[in-house]
Amino acid sequence: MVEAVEVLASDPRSVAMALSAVERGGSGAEELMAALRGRLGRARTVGITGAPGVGKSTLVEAMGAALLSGEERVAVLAVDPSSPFSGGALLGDRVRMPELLERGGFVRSMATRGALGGLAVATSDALDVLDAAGFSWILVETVGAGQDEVDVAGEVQTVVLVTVGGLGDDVQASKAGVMEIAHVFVVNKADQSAADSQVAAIEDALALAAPAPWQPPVLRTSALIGEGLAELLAAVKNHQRFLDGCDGREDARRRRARRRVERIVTAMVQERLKGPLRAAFADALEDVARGSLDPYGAARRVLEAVGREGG
Ligand SMILES: Nc1nc2c(ncn2[C@@H]2O[C@H](COP(=O)(O)OP(=O)(O)OP(=O)(O)O)[C@@H](O)[C@H]2O)c(=O)[nH]1
Ligand SMILES: [Mg+2]
Repeated sequence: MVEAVEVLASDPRSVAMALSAVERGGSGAEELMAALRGRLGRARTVGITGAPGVGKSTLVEAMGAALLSGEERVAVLAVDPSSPFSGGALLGDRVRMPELLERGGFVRSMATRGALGGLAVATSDALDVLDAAGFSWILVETVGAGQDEVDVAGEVQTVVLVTVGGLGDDVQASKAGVMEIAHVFVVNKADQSAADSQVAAIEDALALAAPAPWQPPVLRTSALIGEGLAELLAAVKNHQRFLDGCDGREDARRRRARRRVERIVTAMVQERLKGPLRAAFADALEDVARGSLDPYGAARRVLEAVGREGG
């Protein structure tokens, strides 16, 4: 086990293999997580999320390259809830980041292949793999919208929400869930769109939120020409410093542990109901449908069966 972790730290191919194991899920992922336990917690993790095409990849590559010019090791993980493919042509095209690769960054795209608990669990496991492999910064690009995106974004320490001006209110609304968890707001493509009104709209929305110790900055960038990138990087580092103080990092660690275990418990129960306990579950449902058992009683009976069946 110890050797496995040391190999992970020194060999990019073993990192790639470990990420594939995590993506597949199952016993391979479980064994890996058990081996990494106690060797984690050094990496700084940043999520870059937003609607398709707003410039996430361009920003991630530029941020990654800037971080690499220091003494840091940088990994980029592109997570795509909408795609059943992984590491293949589709995602490969989306995350080609030549400059980052040239400078020694690690880039990998990932989708879930039916891993237990779905993409959020797989992403969390992948973050642990990259953390154990010694990357000091892990940038996670999430594409798509909806609950998956919010779940995945919630796995990182610092969430950057990227928007562009002029897309209208529907975009804002669809991002409501992410807006609540974002720590830094970016209005990209400021060179070609109405950034000012978008900045104002976000600031208005933020003004309605309850006062919190961290005040999310709203920045404008033109990722293509590198404008505003220094400010974005400074804002991310600032949020990381904020976490370092005031027990923020410890809190985030606890919250992540809770969400992660809750997800796995839920997924494990569901797996058993579809597998070994299928018949017992069907019986309980039938009893409720016939009126011979109430739904709470049925749920208790099912949970007891899960307990007896164990892991
Ligand atoms: N004008 C302008 N174009 C930009 C800017 N940032 C990115 N783009 C362009 O916008 C397009 C999409 O950029 P990406 O970085 O691929 O966007 P993305 O959000 O990663 O896209 P998906 O991963 O497909 O959701 C590309 O053609 C970029 O060159 C910017 O600041 N200004
Ligand atoms: Mg992209």
